Amino acid sequence: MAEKSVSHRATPLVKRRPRDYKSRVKPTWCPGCGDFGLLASLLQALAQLALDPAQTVVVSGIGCSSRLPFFVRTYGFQTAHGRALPLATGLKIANPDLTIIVVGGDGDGFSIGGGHLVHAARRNPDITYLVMDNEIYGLTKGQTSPTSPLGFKTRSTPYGSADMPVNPLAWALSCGASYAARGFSGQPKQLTDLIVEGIQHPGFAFVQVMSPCVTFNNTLTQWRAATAPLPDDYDPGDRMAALAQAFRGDVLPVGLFYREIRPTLESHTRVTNHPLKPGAYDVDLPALLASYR
Ligand SMILES: Cc1ncc(C[n+]2csc(CCOP(=O)(O)OP(=O)(O)O)c2C)c(N)n1
Ligand code: SF4
Repeated sequence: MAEKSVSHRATPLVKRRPRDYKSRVKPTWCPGCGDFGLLASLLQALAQLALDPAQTVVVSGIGCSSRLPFFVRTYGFQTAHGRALPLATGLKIANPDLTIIVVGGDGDGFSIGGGHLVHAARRNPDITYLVMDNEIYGLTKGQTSPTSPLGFKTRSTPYGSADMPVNPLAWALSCGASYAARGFSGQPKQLTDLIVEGIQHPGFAFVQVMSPCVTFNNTLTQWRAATAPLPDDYDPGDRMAALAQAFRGDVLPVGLFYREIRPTLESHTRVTNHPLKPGAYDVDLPALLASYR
């Protein structure tokens, strides 16, 4: 059974409000951007869990959505485009007591960063990954992304996209994600619950957040109509059932698709809580290079 990190435990004696986690930096997003909804839910989740800001890190790559760490009063790290997951994994191994939340867009996470999703999901570090999926590249002014639908016309695909869109939930599930959920920025209460459960989950928690880009791909009305809860008798312990729900074409199910408990990356990785001994990491360089020949 995987151990829950100390920092993920709620501290009931400390009462915190969402605004306690808000930084002084005002979001630079367009009015109405779905990312405001995710930010509000995240602030609410941090307050509900009364997380210590000094032990919490929000990590991102590059994109409109990846601006989010600036707006939260925790530690933050904006790294290179698509590289948030490996950076966050390294942070977690170096200091397992930190609560680490990774945020970003579909371009950041499924294009340039796609390879990292595969390995984060199968390695199961205890981090939470919130992807604000707007099915487009917002920051660079509206190009087709890996989740854009077939036939989607943008400046980069003026005759319509010929590429099959990826299915982020099915992808994460098939790579071994131990927590997989879908929320909608227009349903903040449920989204907050999914984020709280994701942070509390001891392992890699993947949450696809449908978050409309009102400027380049306004899907707000469409997603309001399409989102639907998972069936009442749904069992989130069944990965195959989760995959079937992820591939549904009639509605866009939202909720907790899958959860399992298994050892985390850091639970079976050597953790150096002690000062490094001189020579502990000495490497026989010639032998190492020879081994690659
Ligand atoms: C190595 C590299 N390649 C390309 C870019 C240009 N770039 C910046 S953000 C972005 C995609 C943004 O889309 P997404 O991640 O979906 O975020 P959104 O802006 O929609 O929130 C791209 C291609 C970059 N900054 N660095
Ligand atoms: S361009 Fe789109 S994703 Fe970027 S801030 Fe504006 S609405 Fe949001």
